[in-house]
Amino acid sequence: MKSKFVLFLSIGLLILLYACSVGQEAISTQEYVLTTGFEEGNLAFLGVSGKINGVYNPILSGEPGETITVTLINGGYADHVFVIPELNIETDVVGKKGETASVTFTLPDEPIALDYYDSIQNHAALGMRGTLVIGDANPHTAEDGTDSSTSQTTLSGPAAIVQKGGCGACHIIPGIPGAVGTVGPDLTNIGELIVERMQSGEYDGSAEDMTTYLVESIVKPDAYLAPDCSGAPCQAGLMPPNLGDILSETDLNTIVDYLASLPEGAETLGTAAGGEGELTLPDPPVMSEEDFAWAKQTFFERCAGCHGTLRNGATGPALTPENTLPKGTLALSSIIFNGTPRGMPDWGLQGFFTQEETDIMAKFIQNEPPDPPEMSLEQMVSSWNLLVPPEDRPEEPQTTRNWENYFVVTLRDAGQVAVIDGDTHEVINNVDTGYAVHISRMSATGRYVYTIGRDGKLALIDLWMEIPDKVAEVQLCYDARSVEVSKYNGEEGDFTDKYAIVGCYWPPHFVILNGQTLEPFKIVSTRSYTYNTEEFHPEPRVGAILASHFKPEWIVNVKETGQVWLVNYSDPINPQIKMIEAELFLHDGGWDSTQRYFLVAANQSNKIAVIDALEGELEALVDTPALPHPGRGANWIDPEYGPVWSTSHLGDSVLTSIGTDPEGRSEEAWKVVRTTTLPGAGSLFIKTHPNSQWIWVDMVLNPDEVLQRTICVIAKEKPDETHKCWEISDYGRAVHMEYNMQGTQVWVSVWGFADKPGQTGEIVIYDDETLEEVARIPDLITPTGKFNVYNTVHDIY
Ligand code: DHE
Repeated sequence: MKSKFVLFLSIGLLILLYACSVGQEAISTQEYVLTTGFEEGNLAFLGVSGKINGVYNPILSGEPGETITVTLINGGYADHVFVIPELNIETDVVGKKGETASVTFTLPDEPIALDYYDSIQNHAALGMRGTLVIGDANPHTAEDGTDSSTSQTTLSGPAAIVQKGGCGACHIIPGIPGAVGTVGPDLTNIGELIVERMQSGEYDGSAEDMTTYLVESIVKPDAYLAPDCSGAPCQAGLMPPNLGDILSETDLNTIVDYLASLPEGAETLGTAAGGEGELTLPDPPVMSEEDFAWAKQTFFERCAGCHGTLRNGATGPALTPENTLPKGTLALSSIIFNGTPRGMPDWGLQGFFTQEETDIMAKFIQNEPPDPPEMSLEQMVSSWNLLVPPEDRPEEPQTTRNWENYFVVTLRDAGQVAVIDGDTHEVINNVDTGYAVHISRMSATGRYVYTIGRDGKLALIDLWMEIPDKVAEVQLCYDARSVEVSKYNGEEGDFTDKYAIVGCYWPPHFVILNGQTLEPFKIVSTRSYTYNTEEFHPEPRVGAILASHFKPEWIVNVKETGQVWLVNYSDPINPQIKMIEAELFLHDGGWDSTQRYFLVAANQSNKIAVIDALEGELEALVDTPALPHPGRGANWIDPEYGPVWSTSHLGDSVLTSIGTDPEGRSEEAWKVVRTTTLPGAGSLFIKTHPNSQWIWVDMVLNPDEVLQRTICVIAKEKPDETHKCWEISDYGRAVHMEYNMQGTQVWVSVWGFADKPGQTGEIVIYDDETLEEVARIPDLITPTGKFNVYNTVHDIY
């Protein structure tokens, strides 16, 4: 790699040569020379002459009618070009380091501000764009009305150069402001680790010492994959492969020296650079209105579930500009495209986002989040559609099919659920519902299905119709995940299927509705104060909701405040609410086998909260491995520890079993009594049945393609290890298991690609005793959750 000094000498000569040559052919009164570089982890043009010297994406200016020249010098190895489409201006492409191209042109006669950028691949989206200002036009407003202001930070010192590489987005690096990323290895003791790895023979790259090891890890990141990326093995393809092209030799050497000096070197830097607190945030990247609108909608659909609509973080980290700007667009893009071993989906590798869309999303999360709208009862009522009033519905089942063995299957990207006969495996009807249905729950009688879309649309399906179909629908919010019905029938009255409740992510509220017609009548906001610090939270989202069997109550989990609300529905217009302090980010969970204790994952706190529905209090908080994600969990009898409830984990490759028998086995109750190692993390669901000898588990969000479509079973008799793991398809992901009513067959979804005929998805049905495949239900559009009527009504899992 050439030295930076040589590059700048060449640039100086080129400026001189260029200045001599242009005089012969054009009446150019101004010359701008730009090279290509890297600023705060983003690609950028760098001014190298006159008043723009050292300025990233400089504002170029000229008078109306003036003739100017722009020269582009390639500072790296990728192809670059300089264009201003409105003026039909384009230099030749420069493809080699030091190669140059120039263009001379006359400016328009009117004052105007125009964008210039690099039109090759996604370079403009990655940051290579600036503004040409003619006359007294507003420099921050390009012709399309977007803000074209750019960061003009001048960087200096090792901290700035390490930041320039965008390294802090993925690594913990002492002394570097904002470098707290947990995607890649913690680099605090990297020097010591390198020596250990080289001495132990574990290292299989081609470096010979610490310095060449560090250089290799930056310029050829996949040459050797470190064993530990925040608790999980590091994955190939996660680190951008082009840092060697973008960093100068001096920059590279500075980063290597700095990393080799850690952790002691961090203190020196802390003094020299003024310590951790001195990070100046760059301006947010410029986005067109169109890109911003696309990113806003896509974030809502794909990302808000984990990071929050306001981007304050929950299951995933907060994505506010203070956190994201220091990381740089390139590093964020890499994370979004490749995912992380801790459960962030690989949106690019999965084919959901192109590289260009990934970059737009990375820029979006570096800008301030837009304000989302509220929703009133009036708006909800205006969306309410009672298709078949209760009095016009059948009085008894109109079908001879065994409707209690129906499966209601989410067809995620079709905006439908399929009602499938569990005996014959026939699809009886595909019912239009909300977008990307999240869950379906059955009424206490099993007759009705309540299906909630991610878009807050609730559909009521009557299974007694000959062809089950929708009888009512209503929209209750813009973003929802949970629904439940009233199930209590006892001394305080018969509330069977009388009311329904929908829990929303945005706006943060729950809504109570008539259970037979879906007419909404009561909204309760969950905006409140966090249980631990009593700070106001603007977006406490509603996680899982369950109906108590002991009282006319719903157990409503409020994620961001860490509270479990016991909502008494005997007087739903004036509901009594008991707020139980639990733990942060309550997500999903289910009953223990007695249906008295509700176990819910406080996933970001790595805990399971146990709620006693009889006494109405917090029974216990159980520490678990990272990011428990049980679905509803699995109840079974452990040969050593008796009744247990198990969860799998997004963030760790284990299945955790918790003792659930406080009366019979008080020593083991509400403690992790067993962990079973799985081949990988990224699990979302587990399932069992009282008649089964197995516990089934998926690894749907594991970054490894093979593990994504692998399921494992663990034998209850020998629960220390997996009994068998196998791939269930050669495409898509294996997700969510459900038993048939008899407990003899297990259905697993292959979550495919809506736009790939033949690979859209299917359900694979296994014989639970032999684990042999018995059937496939093909050509379903992205099936995910499946809910068997009988098992859902009776909470069998
Ligand atoms: Fe889910 C349950 C939230 C991603 C499929 N999911 C739940 C519940 C919540 C929730 C709060 C519990 C509802 C209840 O019991 O009342 N899910 C979220 C998210 O916030 C998250 C992490 C991100 C998002 O943007 O939604 C998320 N979930 C997913 C998926 O990616 C899945 C696999 C497919 C999809 O629909 O997008 C998915 N979630 C499911 C399923 C259940 C579920 C199938 C019900 C499991 C059960 O057996 O009860």
